[in-house]
Amino acid sequence: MGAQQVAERFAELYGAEPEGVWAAPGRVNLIGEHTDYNDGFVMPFALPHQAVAAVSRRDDGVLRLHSEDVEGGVVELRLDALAPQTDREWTAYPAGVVWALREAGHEVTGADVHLSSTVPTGAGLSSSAALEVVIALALNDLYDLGLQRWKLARLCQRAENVYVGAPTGIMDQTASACCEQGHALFLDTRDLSQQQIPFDLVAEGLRLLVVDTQVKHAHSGGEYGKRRAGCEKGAALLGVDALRDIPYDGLDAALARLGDEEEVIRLVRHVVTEDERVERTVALLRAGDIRAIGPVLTEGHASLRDDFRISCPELDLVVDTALAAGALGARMTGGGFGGSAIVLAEAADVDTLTKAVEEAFAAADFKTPRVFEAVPSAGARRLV
Ligand code: GAF
Repeated sequence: MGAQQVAERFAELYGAEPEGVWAAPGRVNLIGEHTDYNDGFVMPFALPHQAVAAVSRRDDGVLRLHSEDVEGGVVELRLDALAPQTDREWTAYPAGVVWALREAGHEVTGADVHLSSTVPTGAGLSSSAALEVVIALALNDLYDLGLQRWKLARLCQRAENVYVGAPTGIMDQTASACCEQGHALFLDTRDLSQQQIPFDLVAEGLRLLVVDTQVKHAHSGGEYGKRRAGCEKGAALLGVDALRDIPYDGLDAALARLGDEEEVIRLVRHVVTEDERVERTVALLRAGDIRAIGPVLTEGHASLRDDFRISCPELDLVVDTALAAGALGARMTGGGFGGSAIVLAEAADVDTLTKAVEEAFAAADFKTPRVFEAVPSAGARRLV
């Protein structure tokens, strides 16, 4: 839905024009999975799919929320009654942002909000971060809070961790808030320093496909938290603040010190090698060799499947089928346990690859996957 339509719908719902309309995208993570809560490196880029919000201020302590994508009418909440983990619906994401802003001492006195999103939900493409960031940006502008993008991302992460109750890292919110069109974002999650790395697939005759397996996932479930706790245990056993502090060339020695902690060993090996894969990917992109990142992506998938153990049969089938049909590289993307995979391919091979994956899914009796091309797009912005 475009800005105009969202604004018109707002006017129908609330009886007045909105003060503005904002957008925030979903993301694909190119490489750097489950490194963000280990102070490591990530490399997402923004999708053209985005959450659009028409918003106006209120001064009476009331937050009214409506979504085009969810059945039901306007939800009305009192700001002074917002409390962590009391809401299990979609409204927890926008309300959580208002809660986090107020908790941090920012004077937000209410809002009317109408939302519409094209980011697929439960597909590992950060639909929730898009909802959070679009609200944060709108309120930052409307209430003249003067917060920088990285700070908005931090507040959105706090909304997700504390208000929603999902123990996620900082990648998705930063991607939605800070990505730039035609670039991937090389982010150091320790200090949030960022570099925009040009990533023009089309100019190189390449495409990056997203294959949404239609297997839904959620991060508030236990498995994500278990992996995070296992990584923190590894850091504690090794006497470092975070696994980021284990150098790649010191990995074998570190693993040897973990003795018979088999599970922790696997988690540590994934995180340390994944940080190295991000650095290798950045170096290859800087050298203008996009094709050469293919095998790095595929290595990343093997590590997530065998060491981190968060893949699933559908994601493995995408990767195996795409590689057998000539893809340059493929991996699951996002939190795992379902969601989406990415496939790097020559433009000329896209149709063959798509057909191969669809046929393999049909033969395995899996749900029909949704395949689309990912174009590195703009981060969050004001539309009107
Ligand atoms: C999810 C989380 F929200 C991110 O913070 C990140 O940990 C990712 O899974 C895995 O890389 O998207």
